[in-house]
Amino acid sequence: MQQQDTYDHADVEQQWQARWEESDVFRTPDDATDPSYVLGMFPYPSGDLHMGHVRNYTIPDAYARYKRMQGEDVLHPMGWDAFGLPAENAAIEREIHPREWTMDCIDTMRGQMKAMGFGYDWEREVTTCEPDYYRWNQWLFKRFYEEGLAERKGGDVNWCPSCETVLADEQVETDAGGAPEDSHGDGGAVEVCWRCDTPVETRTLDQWFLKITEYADDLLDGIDELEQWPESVRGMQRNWIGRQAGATVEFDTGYGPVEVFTTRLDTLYGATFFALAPGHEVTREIVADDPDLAAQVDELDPEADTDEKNGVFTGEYAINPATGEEIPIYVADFVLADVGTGALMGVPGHDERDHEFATEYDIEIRQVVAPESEEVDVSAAAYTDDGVLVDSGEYDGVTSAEARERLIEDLETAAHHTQYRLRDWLISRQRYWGTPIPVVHCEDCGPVVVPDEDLPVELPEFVPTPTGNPIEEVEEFVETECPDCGAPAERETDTMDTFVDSSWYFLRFTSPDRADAPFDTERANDWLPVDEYVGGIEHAVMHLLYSRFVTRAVSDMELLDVDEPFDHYLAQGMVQLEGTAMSSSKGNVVSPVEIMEEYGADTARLFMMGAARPAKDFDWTERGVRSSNEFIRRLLGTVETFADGDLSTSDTDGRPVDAYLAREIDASIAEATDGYESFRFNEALREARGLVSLLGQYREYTTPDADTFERGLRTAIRLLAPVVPHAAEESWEQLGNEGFVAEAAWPDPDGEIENHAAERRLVENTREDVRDIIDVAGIQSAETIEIAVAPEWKHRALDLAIAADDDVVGTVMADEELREHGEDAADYAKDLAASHQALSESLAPEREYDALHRAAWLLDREFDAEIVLERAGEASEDLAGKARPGRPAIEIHEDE
Ligand code: ANZ
Ligand code: ZN
Repeated sequence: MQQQDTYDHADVEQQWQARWEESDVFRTPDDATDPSYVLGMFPYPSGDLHMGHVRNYTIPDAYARYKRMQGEDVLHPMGWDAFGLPAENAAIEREIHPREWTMDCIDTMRGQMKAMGFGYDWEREVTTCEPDYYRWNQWLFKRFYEEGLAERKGGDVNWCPSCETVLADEQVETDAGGAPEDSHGDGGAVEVCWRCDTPVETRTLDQWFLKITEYADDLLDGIDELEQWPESVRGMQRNWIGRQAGATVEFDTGYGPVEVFTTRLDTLYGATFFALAPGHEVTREIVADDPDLAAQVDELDPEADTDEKNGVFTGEYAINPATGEEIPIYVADFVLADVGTGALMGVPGHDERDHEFATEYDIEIRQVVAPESEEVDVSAAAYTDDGVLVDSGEYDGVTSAEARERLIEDLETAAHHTQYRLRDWLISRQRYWGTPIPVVHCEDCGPVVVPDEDLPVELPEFVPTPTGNPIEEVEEFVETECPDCGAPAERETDTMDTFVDSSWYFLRFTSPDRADAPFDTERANDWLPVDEYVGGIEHAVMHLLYSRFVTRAVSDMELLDVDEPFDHYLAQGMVQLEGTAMSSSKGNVVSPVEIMEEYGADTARLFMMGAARPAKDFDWTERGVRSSNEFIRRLLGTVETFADGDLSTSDTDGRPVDAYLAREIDASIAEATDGYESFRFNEALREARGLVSLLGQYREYTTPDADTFERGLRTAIRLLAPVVPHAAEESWEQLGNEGFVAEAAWPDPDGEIENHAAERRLVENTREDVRDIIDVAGIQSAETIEIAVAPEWKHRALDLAIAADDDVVGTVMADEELREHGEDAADYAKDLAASHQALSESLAPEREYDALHRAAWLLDREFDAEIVLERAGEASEDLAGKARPGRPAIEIHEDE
């Protein structure tokens, strides 16, 4: 079609982007009456948008546009998670400032986002590497410090030798996949840096922590309320927090009593050895006078990436408080210093790790718990389930659960204890491109926080160093005075983990210009929680947990009334190429920029949103892209023809075909609205595209009624507008509408839309049946298609059958009116009984008739035959007798 050639996507898209900007279409008012906060996780400015970004941001953009058309006030902002190591490394490589590199990337990505047609309120843009943002990181750090939620402490920390910085536990992965499954850290997997996959080392350093563990219970219990989060993410967070109920109990040793943590106090009688972490205080005492032993302990490597469990016998013994027996004390690498108390009682009969260790070191394996019925042999493998106690003195015959409680009561040194896998959040980083931690170290006063009036502590100049933290090289920065006593002092040179920046940016968006506070409490209370949050599953633990923690903490500081930041979280699926996720390392990327140039943003958006539900992975295909593009061209072509008056229409409203169209328009609105509402965009789009193709069939079949055709077009355009915004604006304007479709009202159905699904099913089934008959009977050319709907009494029988409990035939035949139909009724009742479970309600007979009457043109169009539609009374007895509710009887008369 020649009209298609007039669609120049670049021209159309740029024009509308400019017009949106000129008219501030996406500006969000501060005072919202009907607030809706839609947010895609802000990106790290890495250079070019990749397909993952495009999907990540198209989803919320479409949803935000839909909500805006629904009349809600929508906050849909964008910003930049702009600090971080890649910028620093890129800057060193190019001998420029990380800021320069970052700002260049931001400019590029902002431009590409605009070209994608994302409707952001750019007035609210935040950039975390700007002092007017990061000063609030420093301010918040101080509030955390004042509340006792920020702390400097020493200890073993994860060190990435390649990134030359420490890492939080959440940023150490057991493989390339995700956060570690098991913080006990054995299992043979290598622990690697989340950013660069380099194996991490352990260093003992003084570092700053935010005390997320104080919120462990709140964060865990809060997960129950997050009903609109994916179950998998809720599970990952629960697992990461890892609350375990158990007990502590003391064992006497030559070095005084030593406490252990156990989840299985019921196995106490089976504790045949005692084990200490290499770093345990008592280990240090034991090895103090024994250099040989000290050397052996030094050999133990808790980070060893092997499955083996290694230990050293200390020559010392502990007293099992239940049996009074002496049991050997080992120092073992599988005992972790920061889990429980750093010491454990070894129960080889009932714990797998202990079993392995005991087998290796020839330690007694004793069964003290037995399953109710079968026999087990604990010398072969540990029996790890609960059961009934045996060989446990006075507790013999007691269940595990009860024994745990009674032992806590009976033993003086035993107590309930809950432990967590979650550790405090280590936020110090030994790198340049981050927020300076606002602290000064004074020899007399210790660490002193910088007074509020001296914030921000701005980053000093950038002195690239081949290794180490560049900030340490800047004397003017490091050398300062103690804010408390005025003595010469040194400024902290560590910067903050960039996850601090992203843990509250969604609050800043509500009042990005506040110069005296990180965010305006009232505004944040109005807008939060974020209604729809969309972003990658890789943040399921890190970013989402930190954000939940910070939100709860600032809420407890009375800066906010909201506990949970994100109401609904959607993790978008991956964009794949031939079944593999696109990634530059695999070299299978399709560049969004090239797609935009060749086909336009609307095509990319339509293909992506139509391909699958947002949480599902889908394959990028050239064919899919082309068909989306062709659809847009066809739509624009139709609109143009209609607008130019080149499409002949009439004023014949009132024909069944017009009524059919009217009803389908309403049905499409209902279905598509449902789709948008529940994030099934692909289904919404299928409706909208179906409507456009129906309009095409309509105009092919007959001279369309002008009003109906126009309403159909106007509806389809609006249903498509959230996803193909530029083509929708173009069409909207061509149809003579004033104003932007982005600001137009979402369409409402004209008539009642109840039962439209049943009507569609009826029509579809009928068409299917006609096809089958023609096929089976080998009919060459049908002259008339006679269709009879079922009589009233069959509908009545069906209703009774659906309501019947058991005796369908009895229930149906108990009805006086139905008995009048004698054998027919009895036969039909038997049929109904046979398919009792599968029966579903049907439309009333008159509605069936009306629906088929309106849809008759589709049959005519398809089979080119005269359609004779009859009520039960009008048809021959024979034909009417075959009709059933939802399944009219059909007879086809062939052309002689
Ligand atoms: C005795 C016992 C008997 C345990 C038994 C378990 C089963 P899980 O196993 O993941 O539930 N534990 C305690 N402190 C530890 C540390 N510092 N490093 C490594 N392991 C430690 O975690 C709870 C169990 O981990 C605890 O319960 C303890 O072994 C071990 F049939 O105590 B149990
Ligand atoms: Zn690293």
